[in-house]
Order: sequence, then C-alpha cells, then structure tokens
Amino acid sequence: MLFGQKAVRAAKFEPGQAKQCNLGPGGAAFLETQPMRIGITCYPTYGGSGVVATELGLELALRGHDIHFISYAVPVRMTDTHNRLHFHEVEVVNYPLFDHPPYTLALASQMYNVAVNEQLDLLHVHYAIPHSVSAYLARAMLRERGIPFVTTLHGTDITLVGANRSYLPMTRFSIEESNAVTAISEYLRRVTVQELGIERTVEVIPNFVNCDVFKPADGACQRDDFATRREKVLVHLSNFRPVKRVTDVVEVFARVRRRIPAKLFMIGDGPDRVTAEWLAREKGVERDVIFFGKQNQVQSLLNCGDVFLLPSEMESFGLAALEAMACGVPVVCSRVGGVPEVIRDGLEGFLAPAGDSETMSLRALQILEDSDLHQRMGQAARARALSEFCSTKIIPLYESLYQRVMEER
Ligand code: GMT
Repeated sequence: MLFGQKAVRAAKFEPGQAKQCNLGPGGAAFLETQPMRIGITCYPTYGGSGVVATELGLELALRGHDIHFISYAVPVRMTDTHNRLHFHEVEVVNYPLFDHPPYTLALASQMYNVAVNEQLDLLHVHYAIPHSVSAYLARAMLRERGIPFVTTLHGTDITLVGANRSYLPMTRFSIEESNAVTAISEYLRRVTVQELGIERTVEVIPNFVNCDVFKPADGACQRDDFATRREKVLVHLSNFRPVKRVTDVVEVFARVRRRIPAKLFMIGDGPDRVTAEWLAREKGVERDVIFFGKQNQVQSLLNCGDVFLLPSEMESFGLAALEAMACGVPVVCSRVGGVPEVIRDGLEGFLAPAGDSETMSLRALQILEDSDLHQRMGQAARARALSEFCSTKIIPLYESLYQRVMEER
C-alpha cells in the first residue's frame, strides 16, 4: 500500500465529477527541500509515461509537496489518496467547426488557471507532445510572473512522434524553451540531441519504482487460481501497441510450452490484443494464455511470474521490466534503446535481438529449467532495482532539479 498506515483507497473519480478535488486524508513523509507546489501533466491512460508521472506525484506528496495533476482524466494508477494530491480536469469543449478539438489550448488555459489559483511554483510535463507546448503557452500567459516548466521525455515522444515532420519543429521548439529537460535514459538523451538537433542540456533522471510496493511477496499472487504447481508462469505487461511486439510474447511462450508445462499471464490491453489472442489459438496454446486486461495493482500479478518477457521493437527504458525486477522476477527482453541500462545481459536476465523469438525462448527455458540460475537472477534483479532505481534514490533528483530551476528564475 503506497501510503502506509494512513492510506485509504480512493473512490474512483469519474471524469468530469470533480474539477478540483482534494483527494482525502494522508500523511506526509520526509522532506529534504522546501515544500513546493507543483503542477504535473501526463497522459492519464495506461502507458509508461503516465505511470511514472503518477508515481512521481504520489511520492512527492508523501514528501510534503503539494501536487496538482492537470489532465483530461484522473491518471489510472492514482488509486491512493493523500491530502496533498489534487486533480484538475481539462475540459475540452467541442464545436461542429472543430474536426480536431484543440486540447493543447484547453490544457494551456487550465495550467494557467491552476498556476494562478494554487500559486504553483512550477509545472512538470511528461511526454513532450503536446504538453510542453501547453506549458510554454501557460508560462507566456502569466507574463512577468511566469512559471518555469520542466519537460520529461519518455521515448515515443521523440523516437516515433516527435521526429515526425508534422511535429518536429514544435517538439524541438518546446524542448528548447523548457526551463529544464530530462530524459529517462542515456539512450533517449543521445537520440534527442542527435535526431532533433537539440543543443541545450538534457539531463538523465532514470525511471524508478517504489521498492516497498514492488517487492517479492509470497502470497501476493493467487497463483494457484491460474496455474498448477508443475507449471511455470511467464508474464508480460504492456499497452499492447505494435512497438511491444506482443505476438512475439505468444511465439516465445508457445516455444517454451512445447518443452515444459507453463502458463502465460498477459497484463494490459491495446490494439494488438486481438492478434495475440488469434496467434495463441493458431499455436494451440490458448488454454494456457490468460489475458487479464488493464490492471492497477500489477505488483501482485508480477509476483506470480517465474520469468518476465518484454520483446519490444523499442524501449527507451522498459519500466514494466523494472517493476518485475523489483519483485525479484528475472527478465528476458530485447536488446534495444535504453533497456541495457536497466538490465545487464546474463545478470538480471537475458537480452536478445528484437524479433529473435527463438533465442528469447531458449533464454527463458534456460532460466526456468535451472532453479539455481533462476534464484540467482531473481535476487540480482531485486538487488539492481534496490541499488539503482528505487524511488527513494530518484525522487530527490527531481526535487533538486525543481529547486535549481526555481532558483535560476
Ligand atoms: O511504450 C509505452 O509503454 C508507452 C510510452 C509512454 O510514454 O507512455 O512508454 C515510454 O515511456 C516509458 C516510461 O518512461 C518507458 O519505460 C518506455 O520504455 C517508453 N516506451 C518506448 O520507448 C517505446
């Protein structure tokens, strides 16, 4: 539970239900910097950048900062309450003239309103498009008072969308105009500088996980409900977009299943789920593949896993793999983007070329058929999460950055 003894589970907010809601009682934790009032904007849907932004907001609130989420819906992982957490809905008014409702403008207006009404110290936007453009507009609307904004780049905002000709000039501009820019891996920092021709400093603050929430926990998983004692459990978690190559997950699993009794847990949902279900039927493993759909408390399902699979075409970081590692689950991932910064091949799991399902299945079998290796890699995975990526280590980096940005003004 995120907020320890004082935590209470929030009643889910329906979009439109509350414009400005104080999310209830909770307790502050420790605060190393001055308390700040921070507006956070992210995509509230099921995706890595939204998860990082939400967890960041929760952690900052626990440390005594006032956090104001500004988005079109309550972020999906925001299931806990705290008296320093607030949500401000962005209402996008439609009109027959608009083929495309101008969300960027509605967001900028709401950022401006919240900055004034709540006396915000700064804005922190996750995912450059269009959030950093809205923040730029809000800062300009505040004229002399202004408000600094920090942009955190997550991956596809640079690698897929941002580099597209339609968005490139605006993405480059809003990154250059940000008061500070962070990338979630060294890989993404390099790509941003090279492909967008960015000359300003882009700092790396890696993604993080709450190691008290994501931890090995016997009994956290109702494993017996889904698999027998003899069966090994392989787990995948994503938004099932093409970049995740979910059909490779099924392909890898089918190869493993030919050799040993096993089940595959598919957590999440998205456009490629139907194809993955079809492939499972084609391969004759549909009875062994369980689609859980979108889940909030993913830590309990991750805890069921003997191996976590992430065969993506591209990952700037691979947050889902880190969450599995923190639960002590060895991982088999593609060697792409920033993944090697998180997982060291042969230590916390194995890396293989994207698209090489045969190697991935052999690597998964290697772990599953050797209990010593499995135990060693599981412990190494947990240790790496603890030493490098725990929120206790990473959140202070954001706090220092915020302080610096405010002082620079
Ligand atoms: O690919 C996703 O899951 C969505 C995307 C997002 O922005 O929501 O994820 C990106 O950000 C995550 C959180 O920082 C990273 O862990 C993912 O690696 C990154 N995805 C890609 O680079 C494809």
